[in-house]
Amino acid sequence: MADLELIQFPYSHYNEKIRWALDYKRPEHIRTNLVPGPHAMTTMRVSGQMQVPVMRFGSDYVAGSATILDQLERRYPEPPLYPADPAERDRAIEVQRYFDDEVGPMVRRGLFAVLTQERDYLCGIFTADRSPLFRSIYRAIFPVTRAVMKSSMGITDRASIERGVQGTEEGLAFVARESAATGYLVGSEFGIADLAAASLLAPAVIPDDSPMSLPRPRPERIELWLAKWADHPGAEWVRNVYGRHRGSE
Ligand SMILES: N[C@@H](CCC(=O)N[C@@H](CS)C(=O)NCC(=O)O)C(=O)O
Repeated sequence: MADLELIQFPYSHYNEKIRWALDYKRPEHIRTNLVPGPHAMTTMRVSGQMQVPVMRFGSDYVAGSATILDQLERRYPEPPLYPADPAERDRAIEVQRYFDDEVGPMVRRGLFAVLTQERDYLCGIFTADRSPLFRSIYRAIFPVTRAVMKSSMGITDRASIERGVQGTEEGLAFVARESAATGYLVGSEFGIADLAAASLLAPAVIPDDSPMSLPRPRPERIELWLAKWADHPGAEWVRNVYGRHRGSE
């Protein structure tokens, strides 16, 4: 059994943070894909909570993307993601926390308010690596999964969706503003703050180098969601950081 295993959703920006760190540091590992809904049986069993990413280090399961990244940084320090300077390191962790707690949920809400209206498309990408039988059962029970997803993402009414759009705009404005001096969010080198911000904004941008790219042809609603941000300077920053630092999966 591999020592390191990422238990993930392929289409999740919190999971993208960990994939990026693994592709950057390149420790040997395996990735296990779960499907939203049935995933909870696995995550509850191994970690006592519902969410992914979960990372197995040997026989220990760790949940929460920031905690997992911290463990990866300790175990695989090269190349570093934390700045060497203590003040920059504190600031980078603070920026990560802002994106984890405030921007990430709003970006997800904005995208999924649209995606959950596209049953065939969404079921298709969630179950792309499953059998035809699994896919048809998943599609049949999707209304139940959709209700749980919408409730857990806070998609309740027009005002809640508007807050998702506003939070996305704030995140993009933050990276455009904070990267103006050096191209990076903290100091003058790529690090954890950039990785977290770019991963969590990726669902608004879908950069070419993202393993989460939404397959084409895309429903019109999704194209409209992406078109809303395409010319934003923050989206340009996300595309740049992906192009320069993401590497391949
Ligand atoms: N703060 C958590 C957020 C993780 C999270 O929201 N994961 C979502 C996928 S994007 C999830 O697992 N949702 C399924 C559920 O809540 O049951 C982290 O940083 O890892």
